[in-house]
Amino acid sequence: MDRRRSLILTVVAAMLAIGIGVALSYAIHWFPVEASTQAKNTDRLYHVLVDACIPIFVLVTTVVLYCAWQFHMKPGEELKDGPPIHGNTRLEVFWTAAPAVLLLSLLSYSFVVLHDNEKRPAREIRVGVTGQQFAWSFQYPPSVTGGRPVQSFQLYLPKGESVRFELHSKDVIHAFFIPAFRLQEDVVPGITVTYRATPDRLGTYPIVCNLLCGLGHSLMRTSVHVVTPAAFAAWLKSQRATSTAGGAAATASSGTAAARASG
Ligand SMILES: [Cu+2]
Repeated sequence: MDRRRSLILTVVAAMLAIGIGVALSYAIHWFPVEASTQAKNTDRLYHVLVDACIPIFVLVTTVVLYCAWQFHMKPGEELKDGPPIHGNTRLEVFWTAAPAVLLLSLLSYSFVVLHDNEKRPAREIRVGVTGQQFAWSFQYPPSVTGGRPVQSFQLYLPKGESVRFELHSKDVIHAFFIPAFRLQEDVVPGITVTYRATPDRLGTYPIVCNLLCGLGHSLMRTSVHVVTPAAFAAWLKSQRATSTAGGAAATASSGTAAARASG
C-alpha cells in the first residue's frame, strides 16, 4: 500500500474511533441519577473533559500505531540509523502552545463550574451534619424548624431549596458523600466544613461515608429524602412533636444506629 493510501486509511480509522468513543461516553449511563442542580453542572463538566480527552487519546495512539506500521525496521536494516534531526522550532512552538491553550481552557471551565456550584444563593437553609463512628446524624436549627431544633438520622430536604450543610465530626475524619448530588466533602474533627447543594428531584438517595474511618465504615450509610416543601414542613412538624414527647424517637433511632454500628 502506498504512503498516501495508508495515510487516508489511518485518518478514516482515527475519525471512526473518535466517533465511537464520544458516542460510548454518552450511550453508557455511568452515574447515578442527577438529583441536584450541582449534579447537572458536574456531569456537563465531565462530558466536556471526556470529549476533549477522546480525540487527544486517539491522536496519540494513532501516531504511535501508524509509525509502528509504516516505519518499523525491516530485515537487513538493523544497523541503519534514522536521519539526524536537530529540532524544529515551528513544530515545538505548536506542540507547546496547543496543549497549554487546551489545558488552560479546561481549567478555566472547571473553575467556573466549581465556583458556580459553591455560589451563595439569595436564600438557603442550614442543616448540620454530624459524622461519628459509624453513623450520620442531621441537625435542623430553629431557623429551619421555626421552633425547637430537630435531630434526625435520616436526611429530609425540601425540593428546590438551596441547602448549606455544616459538617462536624465527633471522632475521626469521615467523608460526607451523596452520589446523586455529585458532591463530597471531608468531615474533619475540630473544624466546620461547609457544602452546598440544591436538590431538584424528588426521591430517596443514598448517603455514604466515603473515607475509611474504622471497622464499621461500610455500615456508615443512610438516606436523603428529597420531598416537596409541604411534605418537608409536615415532617419537621412530626419531628418537633416527637422531640417534645421526651426525645423517645431520637433515643430509639440512636439505638438503631448503635446496633447497626456494632453489627
Ligand atoms: Cu466514616
